Amino acid sequence: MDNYPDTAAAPLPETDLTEAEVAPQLLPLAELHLHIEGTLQPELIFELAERNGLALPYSGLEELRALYEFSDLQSFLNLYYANMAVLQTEQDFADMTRAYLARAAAAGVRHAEIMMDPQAHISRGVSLETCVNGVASALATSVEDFGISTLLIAAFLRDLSEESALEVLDGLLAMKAPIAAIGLDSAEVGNPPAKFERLFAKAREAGLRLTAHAGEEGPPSYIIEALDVLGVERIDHGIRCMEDPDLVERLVDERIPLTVCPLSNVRLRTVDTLADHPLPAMLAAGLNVSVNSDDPAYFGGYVDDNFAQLQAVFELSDFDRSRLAANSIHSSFASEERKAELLDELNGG
Ligand code: ES4
Ligand code: ZN
Repeated sequence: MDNYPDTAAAPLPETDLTEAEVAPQLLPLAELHLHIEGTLQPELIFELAERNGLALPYSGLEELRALYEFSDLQSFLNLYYANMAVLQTEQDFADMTRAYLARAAAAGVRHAEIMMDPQAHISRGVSLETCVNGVASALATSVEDFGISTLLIAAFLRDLSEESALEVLDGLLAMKAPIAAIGLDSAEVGNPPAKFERLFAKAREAGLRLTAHAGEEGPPSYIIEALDVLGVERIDHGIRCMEDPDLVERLVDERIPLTVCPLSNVRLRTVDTLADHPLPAMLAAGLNVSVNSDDPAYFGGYVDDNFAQLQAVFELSDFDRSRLAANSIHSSFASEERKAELLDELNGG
């Protein structure tokens, strides 16, 4: 019944609320699925190209931005790897990392587990030391500078050989790189987890935590393989688990974290629209899901934007939003002490 016929045309009521009170509340959370190279904003790409005396194949920001239209994971990866050409010096890697941390702090991120792709830099002639030390130098002061605790994850490109990955892992261990974990990313289909069994065994022996992308474009069997053959503790994406009810039951029983990236899935056409995203069904199934930004410079938003768009489409309850934030903290590789601190903060402590 139309009891309030004038509502749509009525001016907004005057309020005494401050902007912070009107804006959706930012929950303190952990970002667990973030590729630092995917935070390279178009403006910074041009700035770094100029600083390093490199000519870009685009006339300007508009021409570059017009390329951010993807048909699948590979179409994105092509641009993602091409744009890395501007990352040449430790300073470049540090500047990119600081820009992410500043933006993440504004999004409510209080702990970030940051992936980087060393092989994508080594193959361009940038040394392991340059890329790792550049990112790590910004992470070393992230608590003082941005109020964000951080740790570094070395991700390996699954479309390259396991020998290449083993060589890079050896290099990271030899230089005592400050990495807490390894991950597995890049082109999924045709590169199943089992290809990297020795790599993950070696990383586990070295005391590293383990995560892998699985079930983004690849089938549910890749998720099972990542758990059973690689022994990962966490699955990045994992949304295709929803096609296998037995797998869902196992993931629920074992509380396996799934680091879901809704805007990424829309932009890479893994789902048709955000309204078709399985996140609400995943929450309803009792899966341990968190919301993450993946490659925010490419996919239309940071973690706060992911939450805002989910909120707009699904009207998540306060309970759901708190659960997503709590899941992110519980699922992190942070110390028990740091997790307790963040959970206190989330619970208004
Ligand atoms: C990635 Cl969205 C996604 N999937 C797989 N590998 C990646 N590397 C950077 N972003
Ligand atoms: Zn990813």
